[in-house]
Amino acid sequence: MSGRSTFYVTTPIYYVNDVPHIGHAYATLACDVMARFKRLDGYDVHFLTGTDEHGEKVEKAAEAAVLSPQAYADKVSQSFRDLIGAMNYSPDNFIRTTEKRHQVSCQALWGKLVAAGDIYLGKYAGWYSVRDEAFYADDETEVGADGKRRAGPVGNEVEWVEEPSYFFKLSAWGDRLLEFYEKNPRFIAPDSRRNEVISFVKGGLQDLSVSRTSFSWGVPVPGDPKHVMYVWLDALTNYITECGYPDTTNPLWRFWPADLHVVGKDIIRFHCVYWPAFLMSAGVATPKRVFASGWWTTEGQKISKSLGNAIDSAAVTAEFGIDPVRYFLLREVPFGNDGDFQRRALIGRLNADLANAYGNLCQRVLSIVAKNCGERVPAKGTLVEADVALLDRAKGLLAIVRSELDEQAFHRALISIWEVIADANRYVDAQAPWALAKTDPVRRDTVLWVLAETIRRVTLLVQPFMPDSAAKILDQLAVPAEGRAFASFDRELTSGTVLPKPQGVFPRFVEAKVAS
Ligand code: ME8
Repeated sequence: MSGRSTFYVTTPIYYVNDVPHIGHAYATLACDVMARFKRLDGYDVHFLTGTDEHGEKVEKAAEAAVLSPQAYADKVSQSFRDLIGAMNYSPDNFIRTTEKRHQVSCQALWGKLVAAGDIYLGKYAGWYSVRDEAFYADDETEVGADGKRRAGPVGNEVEWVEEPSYFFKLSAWGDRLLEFYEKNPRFIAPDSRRNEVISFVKGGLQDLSVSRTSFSWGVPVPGDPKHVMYVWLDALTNYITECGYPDTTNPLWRFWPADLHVVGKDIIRFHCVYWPAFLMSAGVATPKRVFASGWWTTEGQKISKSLGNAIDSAAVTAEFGIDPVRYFLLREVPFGNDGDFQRRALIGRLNADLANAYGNLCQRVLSIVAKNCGERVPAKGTLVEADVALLDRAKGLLAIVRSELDEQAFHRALISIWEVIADANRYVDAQAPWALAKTDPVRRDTVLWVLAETIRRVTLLVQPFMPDSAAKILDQLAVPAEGRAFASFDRELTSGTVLPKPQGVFPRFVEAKVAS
């Protein structure tokens, strides 16, 4: 074992009832950036994503597709796995809840809940939404103008369910949960979600139905196989299955408790109320943090299968490139807020921030270096105040980005990096290295060295966000592979190092004219 600090980050596991869209791509992207950043920062990282394959919703979707649930799950799960390449994610594993090891883990957890006296057999009579795979109290539902009952005014339809069911004594966990939130102020983020969860728990908790008998596509309840476990108990357990649960001697157990579960805002109750209660009951450590991301609409509309407006990440990255899409998603909207995916806004950012600001800086500097400095890292002469000011800003970025990412403030991390890019562009204009070529070549070289060194630092920090583009720029600066982790952040460029030929990395996007 490495002795390094561990960092375990997880995405929601995606239901296989639907093919992936940009909304799904988003949570995994946030986790990918966290995982890449922490790896570069020296952590022993484990990054998990996967698919949630049991439950009534999936069973019904399989029926509609005239496939067995397993064949259906195999097919759709693959489309989520394909996102890994389409978005350049770097997960350490992809879990499926239909794996045998997961069944073992769920049944072991169930046994602990039983042993703790927190499970009893009863009968569920109440509302259930198959789309949400969630139970609702009477006062959480309302009947719309169309006569259909929904979970809230814009929620999904609910149906009346009456069946024998095992219950988890959630009602007994309210005070312990409130104490847990109090002692762990970082557990739920952003703050608005924390308040939402606390007021839900303060409102009083009811016991939770944790098994179903009206269908069979799930993990059998130990000792009573007419029941399958409630899909959320099954799904949440994936996070510990991965670490080997119940075998805590598994080497991956070192990653538990998770440092960060990224989830959508719609599933915060499951992760921040049910999950810690299950774990505390079973005597398993609770995760350190749950961050709820907002939802994307597209051109102002809800993303929905029926509207046919789901943005397919493969199509969008094929047109704009993977890195620009990754940048846009994390820069456009503060993580935690809702966002609207607009083509115009994407093109705007791509041209302004990537092509004009960052791309142009690299291109200008590297092409002057190639022409004037014998295709080598220029000589660093005596530094003047303006040089030190720019270099200091670039040096300060690592601490800033680190602390922004510890809060999942991706957009603020990017804003800070781009401020230094803007400073560097102003410095190029002010120092005008092209004009120094004749008057003061020594000063010119120093200016170019300062710029190349600033680009190196900025680009090391761009790596988690835009891995391929950053790699190309670092190649052009001849930064060796072992010089790309943050341990080498202060290892300055060595004058005289031979540089490869510069190439543009962020082309401008020009919208093709539609023939009228
Ligand atoms: O909820 N914008 O799965 P799921 C942003 N299996 N995020 C979106 C989105 C959008 N338009 N649409 C969906 C489940 N999401 C469970 C999770 S975890 C133990 C089990 C997000 O496939 C949504 O908020 O319905 C959720 O976090 C994730 O996609 C998976 O949704």
